[in-house]
Amino acid sequence: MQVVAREFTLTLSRATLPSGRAIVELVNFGEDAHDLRLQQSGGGAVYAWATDQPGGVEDKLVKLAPGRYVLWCSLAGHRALGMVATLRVVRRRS
Ligand SMILES: [Cu+2]
Repeated sequence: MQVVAREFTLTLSRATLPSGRAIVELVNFGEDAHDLRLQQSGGGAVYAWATDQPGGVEDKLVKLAPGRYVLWCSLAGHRALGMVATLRVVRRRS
C-alpha cells in the first residue's frame, strides 16, 4: 500500500488490506516535510515512519491484525489540518 502525503492530506492507494504482513510506503509529494504514524483504532502499538523531506520515500514492513486503523502525520498541527486517514484490515482468506 502506498500513502501519499501532501499539504494537508494523506491519500491511501487502497482503503482495505488483507491481514498479515504488508509493506506500507510513505511518499511525500508535498512541499513540506511529513511523517507517518499508524495505529489500530482504540490503541496498541504505533508504527512510525521517519520524517520524509519533499520527494522522499520510505517503506516499512508492518504486520496487521484485522480491524480499523488510523494513519496520520505527527508533525505539529498537520493531523488537525487534514493529514489523517483510516484503513480497514480484513481477515486474509486462506
Ligand atoms: Cu505532515
